[in-house]
Amino acid sequence: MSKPHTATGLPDAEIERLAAFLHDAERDAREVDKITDDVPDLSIADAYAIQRALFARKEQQGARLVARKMGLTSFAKMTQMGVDKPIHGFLLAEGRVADGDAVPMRGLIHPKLEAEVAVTTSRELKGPNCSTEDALAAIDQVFAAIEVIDSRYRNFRFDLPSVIADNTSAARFVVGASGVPAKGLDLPGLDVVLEKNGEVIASGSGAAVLGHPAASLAALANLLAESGQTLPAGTLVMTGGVTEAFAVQAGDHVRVTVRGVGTASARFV
Ligand code: OOG
Ligand code: MG
Repeated sequence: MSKPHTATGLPDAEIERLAAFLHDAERDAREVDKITDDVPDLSIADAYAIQRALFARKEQQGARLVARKMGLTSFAKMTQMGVDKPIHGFLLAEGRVADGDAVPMRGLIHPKLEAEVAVTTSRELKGPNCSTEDALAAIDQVFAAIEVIDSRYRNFRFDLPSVIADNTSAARFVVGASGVPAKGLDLPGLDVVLEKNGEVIASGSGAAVLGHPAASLAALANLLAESGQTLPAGTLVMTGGVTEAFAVQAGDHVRVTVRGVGTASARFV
C-alpha cells in the first residue's frame, strides 16, 4: 500500500467513498450532511486527500485544471463561516464563466457571490517558506473576479475539514476580460466594490485578503508544499473573497469593480 505525499489516517477506500459522496452531491445539485457528521475525527490531511481524490475523479471524466483558489482569507469570510484558517481548492475549465456571460442557476444548490482579486503568475512558486515578497515578485497580471461558491452541505454549514474535502465550495468563477500588470500596483490598497442589480452591496480593500493578496498567493504555495506540489508559472489564482458572501438568484446582475484594475460581471439565469 503506497500513499504518496501525505500520511493520512483514513484508508484509501474511505477517502474514495467520501470523494464519491461529494462528487455525486455536486453532480445532482443536492445538498448533503457535512462529512464530519459521518467521520467526526477527519483530519485536515485526510480532508485534502479527499479533495485530491475528487479532483482525480473529475479528471478521469475529462475535467481540466485551469486555476487555483484560496478561501477564508478574509476576516469577513472567516467570521461569516465560523472557521479560522485559509484553505485552497482547484478550479476547472467547466466552472469558468466568461466575463459578462450568463450563469445558469441550474446545476447549483444555493450559490453565493464573492468579490475577489485574481492574479496570474510569471514564475514557479514553491513552499514551504514562500514569503509574501516571493509571491509578489511572481505576480504577473491582476484582475477583478467574481467567485460563485456553492457548498454541497446543507444550509452552507460546515467545519474546516468538511469544506476542504468539498473543494472549498468551488462552483463557478468569472475573471475580468482584461487585467493590468502588477508592477506599480498597491495591492493591499486596491479598492474592491461588489454591486448587485446596480447597487453597491459590499466593498473592501485588497488588504482584507490576509493583509496582502500576495500573502494569499504565498499561503497557497506553502499549503501545496504540504502535499508535495508546487505552483507552476502561468497559474491563475483567485486569492479569496474580500467581503462576506451574498446569496444570488435568477435575474440578478452582478459586478465586481477593482479600481484601477478592471471589472468582472455576470448575470444569473
Ligand atoms: C468556503 C470558500 C470560501 C473565499 O473566497 O473565502 C471562499 C465557503 O465559504 O463556502 O471561497
Ligand atoms: Mg472565494
